[in-house]
Amino acid sequence: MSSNHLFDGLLSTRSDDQRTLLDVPGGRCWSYAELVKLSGQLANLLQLSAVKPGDRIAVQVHKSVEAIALYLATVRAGAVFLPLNTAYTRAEVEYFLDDAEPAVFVCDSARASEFDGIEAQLFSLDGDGDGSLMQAAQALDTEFENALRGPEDLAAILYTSGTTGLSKGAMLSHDNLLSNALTLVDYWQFSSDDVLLHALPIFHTHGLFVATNIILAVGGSMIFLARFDVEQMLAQLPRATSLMGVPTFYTRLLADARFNRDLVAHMRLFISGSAPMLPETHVQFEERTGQRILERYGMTETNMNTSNPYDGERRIGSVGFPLPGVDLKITNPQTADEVSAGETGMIEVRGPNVFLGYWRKPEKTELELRANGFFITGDLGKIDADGYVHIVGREKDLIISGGYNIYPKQIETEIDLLDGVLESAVFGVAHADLGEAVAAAVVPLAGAELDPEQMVHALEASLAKFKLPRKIFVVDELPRNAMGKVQKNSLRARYG
Ligand code: MCA
Ligand code: AMP
Repeated sequence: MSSNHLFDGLLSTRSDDQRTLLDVPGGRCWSYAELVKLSGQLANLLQLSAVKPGDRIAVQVHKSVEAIALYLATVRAGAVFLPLNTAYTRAEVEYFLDDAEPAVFVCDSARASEFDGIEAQLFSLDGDGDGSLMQAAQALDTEFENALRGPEDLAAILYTSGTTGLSKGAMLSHDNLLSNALTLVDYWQFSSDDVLLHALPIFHTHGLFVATNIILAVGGSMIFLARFDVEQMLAQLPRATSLMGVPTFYTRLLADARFNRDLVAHMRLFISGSAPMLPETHVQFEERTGQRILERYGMTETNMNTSNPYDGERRIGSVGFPLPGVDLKITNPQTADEVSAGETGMIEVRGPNVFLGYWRKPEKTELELRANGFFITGDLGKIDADGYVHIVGREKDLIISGGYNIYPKQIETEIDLLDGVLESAVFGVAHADLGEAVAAAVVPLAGAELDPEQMVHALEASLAKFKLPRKIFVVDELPRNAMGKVQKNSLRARYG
């Protein structure tokens, strides 16, 4: 009988495995056995810190081997992993801490003083593994008896703004994560020979669950880069078999002439997701390398939903087929009825991948997760005659910049608080590097003078840097329709 559903599914047979799990360029290689031991020490520390099954462990740290061990330790202790973007400001983090009430919060030691006096027990963990967390853990036993956790128990909470704009914690169960990882191992034909070049952040589904869980489940290894950097990528690609990235990874690689067919001839698989990939990027990539990127579609609330096939046509402009076990339908957003074949509507998905609901927000859960199990994604799409799913737009008011989701509402709220501002509208504009970038149209109060540069500076206190508008247009009024709703399409058309 399984005692800890996710840990057993990923790692139960690897406690003594001496093969490499993480290869850190400039650092060293870490075996499976070492990671399991490290996670045992950290799980013991969590238990000593009075962490009980179901408690949240909030983590805002740089990418490191120890951070992966902390994720595994949290799962082993039966607690709930809650990773946060390192770019979030103190004010942003405070919201998550208030909402999730974690028992433990782990942050970089350079920022620890910002969180003095918080309710949670505070530890620090730096990108090089230093900090109070590892100091406290290193003397502890490496053996740990995992907490009993079943498939439906909570393993992680990832905050997302969903379809509305208010940050909500998506509750992911042990089986949401495990079942999706196992499905993807098969679908993408991962094996223990795979070496995944890992350059994604580990505070999102893409880098933490899709990439890491797949490799753990299959017994492969990862070249573990702290962040995406073209030089490092070019240096490490010859040693890798597979890469997962956001479209920006691929456009940046293509912008370098050293990224060529010879460099990647041995590569088995390039995967892209988190944001739409432009057809021209697909075409350029294929011209340059002779290989076609496999595009897939997922969400924080659902893990991965669809994917282009491993064998068979990877159709450009499409996100492929629903994964095995995933039901996908296209509905009329007004009536919820399925649309006719080939028509565009709301993408809804159901399956073992779909989350349990939003943390402490049953009313939000009810709006987006139907009683019959279908989740309303907020993405608009259609299914073509061959069954390929195409995402054609978003109903949710979302900007995806370099794979990060940005909700205009939060930025508008902060802009509207600035001196001299009457109102604002934030929208996405096409950006060659990031796919989309944030722009804002701002109406001043009568007689007020607004300086865009000063406004951005003032916003830095409350908003993570990646959310700051790259361009602010001071306008006399916002375009509105007859209902008084701001017409972001017309702002995009005008200022895009
Ligand atoms: C950094 N900056 C950004 C972004 N990243 N601005 C807008 N959008 C961004 N994505 C800002 C920084 O604040 C900084 O500002 C400047 O740009 C350069 O920062 P730097 O750290 O050097 O940027 P970078 O290292 O070049 O990062 C760009 C990146 C990175 C490689 C595209 O953002 C990235 O790794 N993105 C992946 C995100 C991801 O994993 N998404 C998955 C979530 P300043 O110069 O003012 O200091 S979605 C998901 O998980 C779902 C389930 C799915 O389907 O996968
Ligand atoms: P998040 O809520 O951060 O997990 O972001 C999920 C959203 O990213 C989805 O709802 C889509 O809008 C978008 N997304 C993910 N993968 C793709 C893709 N391959 N093509 C287009 N959009 C995507």
